[in-house]
Amino acid sequence: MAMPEPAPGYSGPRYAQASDVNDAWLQRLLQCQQQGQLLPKKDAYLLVLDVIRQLKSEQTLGRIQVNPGQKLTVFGDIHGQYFDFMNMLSMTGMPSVNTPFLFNGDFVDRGSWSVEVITMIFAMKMQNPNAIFMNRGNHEMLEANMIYGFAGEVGSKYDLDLFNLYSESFRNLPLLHLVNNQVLVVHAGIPGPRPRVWLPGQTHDPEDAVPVNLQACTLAEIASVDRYTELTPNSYKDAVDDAPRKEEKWETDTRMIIDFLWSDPRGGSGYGPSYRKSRGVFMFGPDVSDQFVRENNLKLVIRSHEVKADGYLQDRPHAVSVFSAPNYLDTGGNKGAFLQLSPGPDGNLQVTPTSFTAVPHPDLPPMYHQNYIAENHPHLTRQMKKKQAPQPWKRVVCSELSGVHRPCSD
Ligand SMILES: [Mn+2]
Repeated sequence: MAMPEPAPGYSGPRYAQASDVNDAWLQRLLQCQQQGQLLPKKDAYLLVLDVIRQLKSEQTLGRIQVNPGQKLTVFGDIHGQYFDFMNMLSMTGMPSVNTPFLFNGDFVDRGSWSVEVITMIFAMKMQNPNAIFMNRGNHEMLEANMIYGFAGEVGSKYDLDLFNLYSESFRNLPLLHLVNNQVLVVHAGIPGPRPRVWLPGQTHDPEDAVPVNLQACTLAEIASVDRYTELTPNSYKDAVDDAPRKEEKWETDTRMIIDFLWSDPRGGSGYGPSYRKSRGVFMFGPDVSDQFVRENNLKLVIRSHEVKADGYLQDRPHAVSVFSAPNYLDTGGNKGAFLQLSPGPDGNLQVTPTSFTAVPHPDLPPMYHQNYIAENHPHLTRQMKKKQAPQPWKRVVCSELSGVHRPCSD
């Protein structure tokens, strides 16, 4: 494929292969992107292609070992907030084998510098694949990227062929990482009810529950999930059991992927319907996470996916949430946080949270590039419009596009 060379005045780093990336290279990329300069298109393609190859060699359930003296930093949702991301890097320092990073999904969408965030993460990944780990979030997904800004941003800053390559990289992302066989890190939550019943008329009342499973899903079952997929608008409701039946392997996998990308904890016991998305997305009670942690000999589940006032929240003994996008959507008023895991004297991982507030960014609103798709590739949004057309009074789409849709969670 013939690719243009960068403009004559380009003074930033070049990427042709992984060995090009070193600490100085990353610092130059950080500064260039801060000043509005992007990695050249040709280089961006080569970087994403290398990341795809790397991710294909990784597992659905990745494993990380943190030895005494080493420290793993876990980041929650970043959502294209590049300036806050840079601020976090100034607090954590850059990744290394002794100070690895785990990005727990939702790197992109919403914020208007998703390209800068993902380029930085991917470049760090290629510098040292054993110092950077990533889990897929519900925004590393084609459907979400078409609606919440990333597709439009890549189209506007590069082109949509590169967006297709990003989507391919997202389909290859691991879904979870297990740290020292003690702490499981996943974007949203743990597996849902079996059978996957959706009670007619079940309310959000915490007393109204599908009971906890007889046995928790095992880590071996989770590790066997074929993660290479793209969820569609029908995936969620199609994953519900309307009548008891034998499920195929791909169905079992789809159900778990939905839970890993979309579920949330809830106050009541058992399982209940989520406020998100559609029929087929569940919330899990403290008894569910207790059972999961106990039967899998874990100490803790770390998840992200929800805004928290201090950027993190441990609201039950065996689960903690971390969210790294402060003042989310420029209106959240929340702090961001990251967690750092290091083995204590007893060998157990100690979790240390750091909260921080938002830093200033250039005057661009969230999802600034969203309209690029509607304006330049209207056929790509036809299906969405058709879906909405019979209900012109229903303004949900407008609020989604303007970024005020469900600001309390992601
Ligand atoms: Mn999320």
